Amino acid sequence: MDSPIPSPARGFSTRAIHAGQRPDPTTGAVMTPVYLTSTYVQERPGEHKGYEYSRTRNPTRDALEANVADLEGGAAGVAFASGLAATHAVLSLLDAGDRVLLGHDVYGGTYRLIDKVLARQGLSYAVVDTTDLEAVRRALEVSTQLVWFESPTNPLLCVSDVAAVADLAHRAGALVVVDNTFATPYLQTPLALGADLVVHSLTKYLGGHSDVVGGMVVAREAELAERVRFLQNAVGAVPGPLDCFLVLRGIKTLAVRMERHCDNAERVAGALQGHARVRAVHYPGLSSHPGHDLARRQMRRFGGMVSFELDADLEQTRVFAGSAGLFALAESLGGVESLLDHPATMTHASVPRAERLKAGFTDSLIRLSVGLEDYGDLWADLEGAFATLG
Ligand code: P1T
Repeated sequence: MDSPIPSPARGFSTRAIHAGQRPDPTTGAVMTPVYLTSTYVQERPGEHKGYEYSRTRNPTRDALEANVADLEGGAAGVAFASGLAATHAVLSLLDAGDRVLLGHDVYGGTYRLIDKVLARQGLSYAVVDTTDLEAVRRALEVSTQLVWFESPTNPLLCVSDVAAVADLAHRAGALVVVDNTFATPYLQTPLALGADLVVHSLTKYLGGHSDVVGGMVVAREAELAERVRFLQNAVGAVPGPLDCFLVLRGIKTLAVRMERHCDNAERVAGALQGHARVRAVHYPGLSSHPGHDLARRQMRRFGGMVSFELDADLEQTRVFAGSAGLFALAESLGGVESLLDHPATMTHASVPRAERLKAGFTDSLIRLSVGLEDYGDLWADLEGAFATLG
């Protein structure tokens, strides 16, 4: 389904609502139908309307892929059943013996996939702090086929210079992949900064309502998109049409949700910074954040994720984590409701403690996905959790 909206001429919100979608040609339905079909009738063998089988193509999925590709400014999007399935597809572009340079602070599941699954199949990898360009340059002296990083990172909100890392990687002949889940295309478009591929967990801000799991790869160039699309069909980790519909619906409000996420997160980060029981606050919007100036240059605003080090031991931190009420203790992020995570025992438990400490996060780190509730209620909730520290 080609978009009726010529993209570059329109603003972000207009594209978020319309790109990839048009009223259904059969009925005029304004919303993209959920094509709950696994197969499509053929007029004669091999003659069909472009759809043969829903692992290969589905119209609801087409609309979602075209929509996210438009928002990221890429040639095409390729949707997957989860963020990790998207990650796996991208890493399946590589051969046994190839080397990945992995950012030092990434989602624990990304690390686990590389360390526990793909390394067994002959992929080698090294971890590098991508905020340190000299370290990236040195790490690229060893033959490397792909550089993978997040900005801002999960969970420490580190900001890397996407254009500079991409330039170094390209000089070394490596592909550049940015996991843009935390920023979303509303706040940052890595392809415009030089990345070759963007990966999303659609489960997060793009879906936006904690009711669906999905993933997306967007490629800057059509040829690379085709290679990912081949893997989508050949491996088969595709999302169902209802999931695609839910994400399409979520994206329609992405811009307004991100503005409110940013408003609330900025206020929470500012209040945490002044708190006696907080050792450090990680939020790119704070002028004290080492990546603040860079974030101002490459992002529209600073996002809805905030993490901080409590002045507390592991046991006290766990009590704190469990005692917020509005901030539900749960993995995931990016929904309208606020969530609280203890990375060391939850989302990043699969990262060995020594690696975690090297990346700079301790057992007292708390990560907040700041939702869209009223700020006063959110802060009152956190004050209640602080009261458990005595
Ligand atoms: O959960 P899934 O849709 O498979 O996406 C994996 C993933 C990829 N990239 C980033 C930056 C992520 O944060 C995630 C998933 N993260 C969580 C579940 C979490 O709580 O951090």
